[in-house]
Amino acid sequence: MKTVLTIAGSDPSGWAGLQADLSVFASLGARGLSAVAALTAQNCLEVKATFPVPASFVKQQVFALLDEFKVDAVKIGMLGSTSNIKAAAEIIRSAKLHNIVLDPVFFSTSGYPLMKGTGVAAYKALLSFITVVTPNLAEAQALTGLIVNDVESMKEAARILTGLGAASALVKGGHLKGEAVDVLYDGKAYRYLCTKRLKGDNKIFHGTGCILSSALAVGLAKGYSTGRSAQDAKEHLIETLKARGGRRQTNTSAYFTALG
Ligand code: PXL
Repeated sequence: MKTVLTIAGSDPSGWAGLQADLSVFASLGARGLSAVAALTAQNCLEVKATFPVPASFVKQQVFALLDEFKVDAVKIGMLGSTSNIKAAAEIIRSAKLHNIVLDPVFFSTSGYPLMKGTGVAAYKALLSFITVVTPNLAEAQALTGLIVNDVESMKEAARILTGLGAASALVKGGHLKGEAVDVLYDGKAYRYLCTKRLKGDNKIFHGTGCILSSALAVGLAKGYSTGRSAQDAKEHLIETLKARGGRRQTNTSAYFTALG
């Protein structure tokens, strides 16, 4: 069985954060480990407060796990502070970890800030350790300084993110107007990952970024390519959202497509 570590924030509601990550790992047949980088007080509708864990204690949690386990992939989610972003880079470098998925979390779906400070410079420095970075439009915009609101600007953002050192970038288009397209770039070629949109109460989409990045990490842990892992992760996300009550459309499977 492969082992996947999440370094992320706690979401007591269970649908986002490390609780969601661990349930993804379990349902995809991986052993899940977790290190808590931040606490939050929230429900599915609203974040009330956040409390970053001190960087030294984040490191202590991870190094205790690494004393016992061989880790096949890592998912990094909400870190909550610039010092925790720096700690993540130190951990990866010193433990020589690989297959790292970074979901750069700045805000909750409801718009509540989940980072103390901007974190942008520290995230940029972390990118050279990252296998796949998975920003949504707002996060891609924060990291690149571009206005990211269509497929062309998503492509440009993905190019900048790989230029900063990430092996691949998956820029997620869930917040695009019209069809949702995710852009995957590996420094050489662009691929466009599509699905039909699911409809449903806003609440069911809480934690979608966490689910996608965790499932992607499991794919990498199993030795699959980034493209295959991204496609499988999106399929898994769709199944999870349907189970939460997302309304089915005729064909909701994930597929790579060519764009004009
Ligand atoms: O989906 C971003 C996210 C990540 N991590 C935690 C969260 C959220 C959104 O609310 O609570 C802990």
